[in-house]
Amino acid sequence: MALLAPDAGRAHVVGVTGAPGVGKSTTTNALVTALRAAGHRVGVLAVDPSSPFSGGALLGDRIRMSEHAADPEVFIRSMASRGHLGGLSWAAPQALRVLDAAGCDVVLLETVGVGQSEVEVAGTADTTLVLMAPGMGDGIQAAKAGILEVADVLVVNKADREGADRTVRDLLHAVQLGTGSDPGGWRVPVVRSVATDGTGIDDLLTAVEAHRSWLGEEGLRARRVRRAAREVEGLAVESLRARVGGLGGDARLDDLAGDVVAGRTDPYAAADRLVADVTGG
Ligand SMILES: Nc1nc2c(ncn2[C@@H]2O[C@H](COP(=O)(O)OP(=O)(O)OP(=O)(O)O)[C@@H](O)[C@H]2O)c(=O)[nH]1
Ligand SMILES: [Mg+2]
Repeated sequence: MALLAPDAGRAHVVGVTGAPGVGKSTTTNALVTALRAAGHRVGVLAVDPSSPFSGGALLGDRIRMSEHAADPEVFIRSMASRGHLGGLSWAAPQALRVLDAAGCDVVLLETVGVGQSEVEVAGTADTTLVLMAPGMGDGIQAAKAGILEVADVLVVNKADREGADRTVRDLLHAVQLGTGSDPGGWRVPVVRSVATDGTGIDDLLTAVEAHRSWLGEEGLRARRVRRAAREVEGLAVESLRARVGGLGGDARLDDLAGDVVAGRTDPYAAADRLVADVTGG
């Protein structure tokens, strides 16, 4: 990581998230095709936070992106993040930095949207695409799930299916409700696509590039500083956790826990004492 640091910070990280099966890998594959046509070097990181094994989703990624496998300007990596300390927040930034330093102009980060991981992917990407499909929940449900807040671009994929118009309408309505009055604010576009035949992918790429220019250098920097702050904080907490264990903390912890149970102290005071042991405070 120390060697990579001077070479990182150039790639545009685009998060692709949404419910299982909504078409993330197919869309990512279509975006790779479009980006390659524009002459960009592309990295793809498919992180599956739900499975510790190379299960169905990862296999699916490989099949759906196989047409780019022989292209030396495309690098595709699937990884399962469960079982790693910190999950996506720990694993993805490291792998992203490698692809970034390797000279990828764009890195696409695919993650299945299972609750919190949408929010995590948004925290990791410069631009976040949230995919929906007709009939897979309307705009109100999306708003409730907190999905609209993390989306920079909303995509109604599988627009060849019935109900696409309605889903687009619902989302536009929900976006309008959620948009502040700031005239310089970003208006989340709703793009429709059929990833399987490439329909709408150019529009999607245009929306991604529009968001990138709206961010500008300042906005991009602000997002990255926030991202790095979380990463550093996470590593520091992890290191402190290791030190608590390393100090023979188990025995000390048992003593303190015994005091809590016996009513000699309360959990907050006991935690403070444990922290003081580690930090020498
Ligand atoms: N009709 C239609 N089918 C699509 C479209 N996009 C993807 N599919 C199909 O939907 C299925 C799931 O697509 P994937 O790209 O694997 O979806 P995913 O979101 O990556 O799935 P997971 O990674 O398993 O969550 C596949 O059978 C695709 O061929 C589309 O625009 N229209
Ligand atoms: Mg997939």
